[in-house]
Amino acid sequence: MRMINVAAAQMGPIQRAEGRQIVVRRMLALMDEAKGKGADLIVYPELALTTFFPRWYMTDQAEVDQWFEREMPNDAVRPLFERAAHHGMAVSFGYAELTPDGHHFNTAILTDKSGSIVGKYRKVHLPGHSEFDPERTHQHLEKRYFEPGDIGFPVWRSLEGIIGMAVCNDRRWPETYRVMGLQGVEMVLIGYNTPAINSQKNDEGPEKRLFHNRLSVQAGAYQNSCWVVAVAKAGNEDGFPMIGGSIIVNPDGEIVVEAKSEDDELLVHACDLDATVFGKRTIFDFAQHRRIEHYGLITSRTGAIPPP
Ligand code: ING
Repeated sequence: MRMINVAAAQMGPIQRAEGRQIVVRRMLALMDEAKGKGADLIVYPELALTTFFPRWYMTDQAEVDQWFEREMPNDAVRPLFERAAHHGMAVSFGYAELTPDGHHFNTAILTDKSGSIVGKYRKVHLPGHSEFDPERTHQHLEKRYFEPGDIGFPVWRSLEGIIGMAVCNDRRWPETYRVMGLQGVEMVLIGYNTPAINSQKNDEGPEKRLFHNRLSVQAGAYQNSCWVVAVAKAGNEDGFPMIGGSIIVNPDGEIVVEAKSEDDELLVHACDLDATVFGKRTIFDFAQHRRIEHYGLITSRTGAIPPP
């Protein structure tokens, strides 16, 4: 058995006025709780250090860039890295990345148990829009503030297994899991910030959002025979409700633990990476069962037929 004791560290709301120091203190409390429960790895949400700022329309780039981290680690988050190393715990969290040459990404990192960054992922599927729409009850401006990820869907050998990452909207796309599945991924870490209501479909409420969250993550786990750890930033941020529903899903697609609240809440589960092997050797023996001669449309640009 190759066990990873995983802590999914769901976080409650972060208000626009709350600084990173307050947030890091909450993250440290979750990390100490995780240590007390024997965790080897703690997973925090997407954009874990700040409020979900892409809901706000900003025109001044300096104001936008205040939400971004220019280096990682940095003074604000260094206590996280130091505490993790002290606990001998690997860490994954999402943040807004501003690169030295001026590129903006919705990024997630993975460290080893000594606090060194071993993996970085940049969100590929950016939902929402780039322009303000007065018709919408609330905005979702990720296309305005981020560039699509430029490093694909890598996986890393770490924690005695093969670990991958994705961010939020990525979890709704089967391609996300499959590209990692084809690299043998055994555990996928995904943070998310998901509005409880659909700004484009007002009758779609939190129950539907929670259903789609479970559906997407369970399918990705089962269809690639891997563990998936999906962690929410939840609750009401400045009047905008977001779903909780953090889950850990096993390689059979079963939810083994699920958050009950919309606050800071730690889920811990002992994940056996060897539980991924049966599925990879039988149903999803990619080498034996894939028929790539029929898959061309998946990577073709022209193939996507627009809706009526
Ligand atoms: N948030 C949402 C998500 O994919 C969304 C956006 C919600 C898209 C519901 C479609 C339906 O969970 C982020 N940050 O991607």
